[in-house]
Amino acid sequence: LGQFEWDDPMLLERQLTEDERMLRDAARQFAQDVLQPRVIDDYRDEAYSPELFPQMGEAGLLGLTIPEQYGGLGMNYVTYGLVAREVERVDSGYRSMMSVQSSLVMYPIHAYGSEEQREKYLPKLATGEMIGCFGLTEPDAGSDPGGMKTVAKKTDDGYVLNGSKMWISNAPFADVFVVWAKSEAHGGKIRGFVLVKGMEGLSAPKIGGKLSLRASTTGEIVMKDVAVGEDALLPNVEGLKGPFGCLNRARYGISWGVMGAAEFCWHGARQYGLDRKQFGKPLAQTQLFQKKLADMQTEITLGLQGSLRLGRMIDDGSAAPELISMMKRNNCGKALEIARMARDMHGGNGISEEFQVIRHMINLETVNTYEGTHDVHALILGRAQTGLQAFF
Ligand code: TGC
Ligand code: FAD
Repeated sequence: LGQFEWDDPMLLERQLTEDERMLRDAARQFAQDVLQPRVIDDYRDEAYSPELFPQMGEAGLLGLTIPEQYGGLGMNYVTYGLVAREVERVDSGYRSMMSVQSSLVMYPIHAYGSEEQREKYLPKLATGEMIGCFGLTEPDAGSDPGGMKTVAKKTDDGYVLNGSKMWISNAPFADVFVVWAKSEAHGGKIRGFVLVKGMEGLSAPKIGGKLSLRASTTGEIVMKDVAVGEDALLPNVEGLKGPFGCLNRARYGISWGVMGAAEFCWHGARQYGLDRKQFGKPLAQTQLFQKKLADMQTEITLGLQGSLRLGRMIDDGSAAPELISMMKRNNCGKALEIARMARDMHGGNGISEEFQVIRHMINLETVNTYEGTHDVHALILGRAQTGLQAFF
């Protein structure tokens, strides 16, 4: 029998290729050298940080599954997941900035866009010279995006868009807006449009007062008679499967990312328990503390292994969206529980910004909600096994 590695019990490391490990290591170095030193201030100050995009671009973190001819790295989805884990080990907000750009903006332009749209936007999004956002959610349409009110009316040479989007990551500093609207010219079907900053009638006010995901900037998108040409329409997709195709990739990345946040909390709690003595012995020498560490270790090990398997299935084309729901739901829920436990195990220090576990805990409340809430993913899985939809 082999040797037990407490921090990698299933030997995940050995299941990766050399290229996967290399990019993962580069992402870890970027996350620890560039993001970690600023995160406590960024979170406290609700920082506005567009300058991070060119830095992420330079480190190769943006659009890394996009082919090289458009500025990407042509890497697989396992690598994308490993990178998300490293960035979210520092903060879910930074991972959000990155995954919106890669999965929700570059992916749809590449998968559904015209050749002109690909060439116009993808290389600049890959370097971070342009920042993108994705507008699906509306004030009255969150879990039920099919209920959206944003409309696109046909004009002689294009469309006019009206409506508003809510809770949009990156929107206040975005140059490129991938927006979903019901198009009258297409029988009311949902279509994607690429809008750009500066268009008349387009604005993106910041949402203030967020107590979670404070290192990521979130806004609205307001569209008042925004006139665009035919070239703004994403020509190659129609219906909700357009935005959901993007969400599949982002949700998968989140399943890895939250495990990075959970690992940070687990390792922090373990070290704290080894260092701090109460009742004459280290906290880590108590049964309750060890039980909690064992639970964290088990859930993280299983979650990471599940995400790796899912990544391999995405890469070989065999993953179904329902499996992505399973891993997004499971890993977010488990990461949130782990972060709450780690907060508790740090005692009073657990509420201090210095120890960072409470920041992860509060961030994970958002991650458990966005990209489909924990309960909505349960309903997707319930429908898949009973054939009965319980949404309405
Ligand atoms: P339903 O009838 O189930 O499906 C409508 C059409 O869509 C297709 N479809 C999918 N296609 C690909 N992948 C998927 N995962 C798909 N899910 C559905 C489906 O085949 C059908 O196609 P067609 O051709 O037959 O029309 O639709 P429904 O309206 O009943 O949907 C219900 C539900 C709950 C599944 C869905 O609406 C849902 O997932 N709601 C959650 C909404 C959500 O996830 N919003 C995310 C907004 S973006 C975001 O949060 C970004 S945060 C980013 C960050 O900062 O990281
Ligand atoms: P609701 O849909 O109103 O849900 C409220 C509660 O009701 C939840 O607990 C939910 O599980 C439950 N519920 C809903 N329907 C049912 C049902 N049928 N049965 C049982 N329970 C149900 N969206 C974007 O488009 N782009 C972005 O970039 C983006 N970034 C975000 C960033 C942040 C910080 C946040 C907080 C959100 C972001 N979102 C974004 C929006 C996010 O996807 C939505 O908040 C999420 O989909 C939930 O929608 P909602 O907030 O309207 O909640």
